[in-house]
Amino acid sequence: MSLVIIRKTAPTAAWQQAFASQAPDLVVHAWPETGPLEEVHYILCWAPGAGEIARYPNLKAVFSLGAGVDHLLNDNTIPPHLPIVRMVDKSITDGMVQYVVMAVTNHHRRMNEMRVNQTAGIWQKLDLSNPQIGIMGMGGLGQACARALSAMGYKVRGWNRSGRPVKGFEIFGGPDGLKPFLDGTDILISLLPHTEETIGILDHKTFAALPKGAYVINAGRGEQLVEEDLLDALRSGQIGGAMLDVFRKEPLAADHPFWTERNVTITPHIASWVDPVAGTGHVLRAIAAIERGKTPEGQVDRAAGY
Ligand code: NDP
Ligand code: OXD
Repeated sequence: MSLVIIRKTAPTAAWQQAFASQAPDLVVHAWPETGPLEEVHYILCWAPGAGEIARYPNLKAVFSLGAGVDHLLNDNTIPPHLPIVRMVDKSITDGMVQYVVMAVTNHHRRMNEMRVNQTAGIWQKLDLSNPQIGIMGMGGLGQACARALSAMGYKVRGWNRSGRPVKGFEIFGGPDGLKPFLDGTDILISLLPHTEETIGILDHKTFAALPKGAYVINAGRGEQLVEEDLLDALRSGQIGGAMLDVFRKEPLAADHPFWTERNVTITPHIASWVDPVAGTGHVLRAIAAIERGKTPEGQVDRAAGY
């Protein structure tokens, strides 16, 4: 049995080292080296490319190097019953909480305007009244961000697909819950996965349902945002500003209007990432579960798309 790590645009050394120290008996290859394809039972990957996974005849599971699995689900050559497992780890959650708290406090405490005032030598106390925060996607990451923001005194509500309650928060569920959820949300945060249903969800209709001047944070996936609609909403003042970590096309094109748009802050898909040592622990626990015939933590519901 062997495991292949496929990570085409970044080094794999830290992952190889983590497997060597935590599972010295496991044979691990770093793509493009694979060893005999029929001996590969597990793949750990990010964007392996269409058709790659289908080349391995004896796979028991495919692991994503990140929490998102859209880079795998968009490949319809992956056998339909092969388990796909997303990365679940405290390092990803901590990073996302830090990012979201930074984005919220930077906007709420009006740091950009404070900086402009400082440059002009102006001492002015700006209105800092407490905003209503709305989190789209109350899964592992959304709930952790909700708890952190709530502990800081923010009012937080959430939107999910099922309407499943989340202790301590007002939850709005499904398409019918969207409008009431948006109504009165001053800071809208997307931590949604990329699915057929979430494509284009941040569009002109969503922006129009928010209070004028609302702020948008997108750390879910780029395809959720209709970029032209955001630009229109920013220019009309319906949306007051945005912090964006994910984009339809990454890296963002050098001539993309977001680079120079007033009140837009761009980060290059760095909201959070997994620590290789901890991530290897998750993969090894999942392999042990699969070998015992159990469902591993993070197994994706392929029909739902996340
Ligand atoms: P989870 O699977 O734990 O949670 C997903 C949440 O989204 C659930 O609450 C789910 O609802 C909700 N959801 C899914 N589809 C819909 C829909 N159509 N309408 C309303 N709600 C919906 O995922 P994670 O929290 O672990 O991760 C979320 C996403 O964050 C990832 O898929 C990835 O895209 C992104 N991400 C971005 C990173 C970055 O660096 N920018 C880093 C890591 C992740 P329900 O509870 O009802 O099932
Ligand atoms: C992830 C990501 O899905 O980095 O983990 O976006």
